[in-house]
Amino acid sequence: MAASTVPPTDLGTSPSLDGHALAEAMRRHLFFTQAKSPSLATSHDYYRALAMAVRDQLLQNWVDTAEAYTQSGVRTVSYLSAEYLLGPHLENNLVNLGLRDVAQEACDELGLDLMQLIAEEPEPGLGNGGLGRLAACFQESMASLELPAIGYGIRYEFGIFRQQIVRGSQVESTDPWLAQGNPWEVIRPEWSYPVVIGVHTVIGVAYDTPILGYGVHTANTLRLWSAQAPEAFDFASFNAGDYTRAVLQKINSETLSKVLYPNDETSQGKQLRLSQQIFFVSCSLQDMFRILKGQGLPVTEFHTKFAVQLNDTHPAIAVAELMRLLIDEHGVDWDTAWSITTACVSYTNHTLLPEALETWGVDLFEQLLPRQLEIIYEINTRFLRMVRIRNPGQPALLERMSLIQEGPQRKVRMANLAVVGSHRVNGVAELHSRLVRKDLFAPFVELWPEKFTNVTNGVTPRRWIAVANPSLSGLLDDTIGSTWRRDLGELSRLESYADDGAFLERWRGVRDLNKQRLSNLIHQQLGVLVDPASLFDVQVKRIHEYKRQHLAALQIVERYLRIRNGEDLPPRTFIFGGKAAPGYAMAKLIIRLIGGIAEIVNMDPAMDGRLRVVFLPNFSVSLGQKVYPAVDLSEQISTAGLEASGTGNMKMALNGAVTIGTLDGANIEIRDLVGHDNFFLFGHTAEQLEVINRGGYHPMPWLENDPIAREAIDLIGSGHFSEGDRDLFHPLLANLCGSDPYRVMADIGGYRKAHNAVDAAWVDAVGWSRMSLLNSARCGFFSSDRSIRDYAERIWNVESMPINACTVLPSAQPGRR
Ligand code: NBG
Repeated sequence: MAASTVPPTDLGTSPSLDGHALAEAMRRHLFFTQAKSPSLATSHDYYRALAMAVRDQLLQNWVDTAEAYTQSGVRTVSYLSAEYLLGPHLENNLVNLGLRDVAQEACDELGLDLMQLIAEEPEPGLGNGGLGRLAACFQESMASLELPAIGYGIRYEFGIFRQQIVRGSQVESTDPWLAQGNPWEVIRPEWSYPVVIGVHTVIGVAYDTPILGYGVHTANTLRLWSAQAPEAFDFASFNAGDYTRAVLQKINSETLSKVLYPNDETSQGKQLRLSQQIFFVSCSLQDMFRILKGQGLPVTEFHTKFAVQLNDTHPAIAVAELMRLLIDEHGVDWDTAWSITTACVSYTNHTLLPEALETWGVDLFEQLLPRQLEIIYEINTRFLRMVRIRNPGQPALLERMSLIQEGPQRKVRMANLAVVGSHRVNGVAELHSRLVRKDLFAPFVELWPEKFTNVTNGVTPRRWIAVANPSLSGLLDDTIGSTWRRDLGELSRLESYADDGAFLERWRGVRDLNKQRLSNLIHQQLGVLVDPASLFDVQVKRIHEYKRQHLAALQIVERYLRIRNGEDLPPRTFIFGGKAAPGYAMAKLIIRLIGGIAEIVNMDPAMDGRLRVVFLPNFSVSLGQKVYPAVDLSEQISTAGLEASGTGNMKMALNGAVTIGTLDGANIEIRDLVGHDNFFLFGHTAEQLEVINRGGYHPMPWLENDPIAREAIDLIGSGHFSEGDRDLFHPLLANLCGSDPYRVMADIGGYRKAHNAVDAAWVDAVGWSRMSLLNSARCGFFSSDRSIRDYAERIWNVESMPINACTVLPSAQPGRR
C-alpha cells in the first residue's frame, strides 16, 4: 500500500516536475552546489543535492508570498517565540509540495535510498519540548491556512543538547546542527538591527527559512536572529598589540545566539537569557517597523498591521520595548503608544508551575535595560493607580498585581507585564485556562474578564500523520480519501468501520508494521530484542517530576515482582524517551532508575517474552516520528492540574494509541471526545488534590495501606536495580516517602487498577483495535489548524490571503526595492 501524498493538483505546486526531472536537478546540484562527482559523493552530498532541488521548487511560492503580502499591506501575525522545535524540513516540504512520490522516483532512478537521504538532515533542535514544538506546528498551520504570518526567534548555533545514555545515566553533549551548513535558510544581511544591552551594542542579522503550507502556494517566513558584533574586531586594541582584547567584544556579542537554554519549565534568571530575550524581541519589533514603513503605513497603524503573539513570557519584554520604540524612536505620545501596544499584543500562558514563571532582578534589569525598566515602572504606576481607585484599601491586592515583586531582592514579574500589556491572554487547554483564571491571574480576571480565553493546543497532521505514519496515511487515503490532511475532522468517517472485522484487520496490519519498524530501530540502537506483538506502553516527553516517569517506573517494578511470583501477565514493552535538564538532579536520577530497572528486567530469563524496558536516547522530533505511530498505550500520567495541555498525548491518540491518564491538560478533552470507554482513567482530580493539600498531604498513610507499592520501593531501596548500591536512589525514595510533592503515592493504587484494566482489554485483540481506531477517528479536533483558526478569529483578527501562482517571475523583476 503506497502512501499517496499528492495534494489536489489544482493546488499543488510543480505539477510538471516528474521523477526524472528531479533526478536531473539533483545531478546538477551535486555538481554545481556540492562540487562533487558521483564517485566521491556521500549520502550527505546527495541529501543536500535533493534539498537544494526541492528548495528550487518552493522558492517561487516563497517569493510570491512575500510579494503578495507586501503589495497588499495585509494584516499579519507576528509570532514571537524563543523556541522552535522544527524537526527536519526535507520530508515535510516534500509532502507539502506534493513531491513525496516524485522524490521516490528520482531516488530510484539514481539508485539512492530516499529514507537514508532524509535521515541525513540534522534536525534544528531550537526548542526544549512542547512549547517549542507547538510553535513549529503553528507556523506550518498558519501557512497551510494561508494566513499572513512571520515567525520570529533566535538562530541558536547550538540547539538542545544531545543525550547519550551511558551505563543508565544521561550524558550531554553539544548539538552543532549547523556544522554541515543549512540548505533551508537564506541570510538577509540587509535586514539587521542594533540592540543596546547595557553598555554594549549587538547586531541581529536575519536568517530566513521558508515555512510551506500544505497544498497551497503560501510559503511564510520564519525569521531567526543571529547575533553579531558591530565590528569584527577593535582596531585600537589590535594596533596596540592586545589581540585578545581586540576580539573580545566580538566573542561576547556572538555568545548571545550561541546556545539554547536547555531548561524546560524552569526559569534560571541568568543575565545571558534576559539578553537573548531583548535581543530577539527588539530585532523583531524593529523589523516590523521597517515593514510598516516599506508599505507606506504610519507608525500609528502598527496595531492594524500586526497581531503580536507572545509565546509564553520569554518575549514579554516586547511590551516595554514596543513602548520604547514608539515613544523614543518614533515620537508617539504615551497614551497613543499604550493603546497601540495593548491593541496588538496577546499572550499565551503555557504553565502554572511556579518555578517556570519568569522574574528578573530589578538590579539586573537596571544594568542591562535601564530605559525599558523605566517604562515598566511607568506602566506599573499607571496600572496600580487604576487598581487602587477601583479597590480602595486593599494593599495586598496591589502587592499581588504589581509588575514588581517587593522584598529584599525586588523583581520584575514578566507574566504580570504580559497580562497588563495584552488584549488577550489564553491558556492551552480547557482545564489549564480555567486554572489560569481561578488561581494564577485571578485578580486580573476580576478587572478584565473579557481578556481571558482558552485555545486548546493542536498538532499538524502533515508532520504527525502524513510524514510520520505513511502506512496509516495509505490506509486512510484508501478508506476516507485524502482530504484529512487539510481537514482532520474527516477522520470521523472512520467510525463507520469500527465494527468491520476485515477493516480492523487492516488497521491492525498497519499498527503491526509500525511496531515492527520501531522494534528494528530499538534492536539497532540498543541491541535489545523486543516483541512487536507485545503491548507497546510508551512515555516519551521531557523528564520532569510532575510528569511522573517515576510513577511509571514503580509500576514496572510491581509488574516485575508479580511475574516473578508466577503471575501470567500479557507481554508488555515499556518504552521511555526524553531529556532531563542538565542541572535537574532528580530528573536525571529518574532516568538512572529506569536504566537500572531495564538492565535487570531485560537480563532476567523469567521476564523473557513478558516484560521489556527500554530507554530510547536523544528523543527528538525525528525520533518521535518513528515512535508515535507504534504506540499502543500512551502514558499521560502527570499530577492533575500541572500539565498545561500536552501535545504528545494528541500525536499518540491520532495515530491510534489508547491513553492511560489523569484528568489533566488536554487529556480531559481527549477522553471526552474518544469516549470514556476508550480511555484508561485514574488518579485524583485537580479539585480533589486541592482538598487533600489543604488538609496537609503526607504520603505515609497511603503507603502504609499499600503493601504492593511498599514492596516495590523496598526492592529499589535494597540496591536490586543499582548493583547493590543502596544509596543511589535514596534521594528519590526519600522524596517519595517524605513530601512526595507530585502526589505519586496518592495515585499509585488507582494507576495499578487502570493498568490491570489495560491488561484485560489487551487480550481482546479485536476490541483493542476498535478502541484504537475510535481514538484516531475522534481526535480530528486536535489539529493545529483548528487551534490556529481559533487564534485567528478570537485573538488576532487576521484573515487568510490565498497566494496565486506566479505573480512574480524571476526575470520580470529588474532589481526593485
Ligand atoms: C508546555 C506545557 C505543555 C504544553 C506545551 C505547549 C512549557 C512552559 N509549557 O503541557 O508543559 O503542551 O507547553 O503549550 O513548556
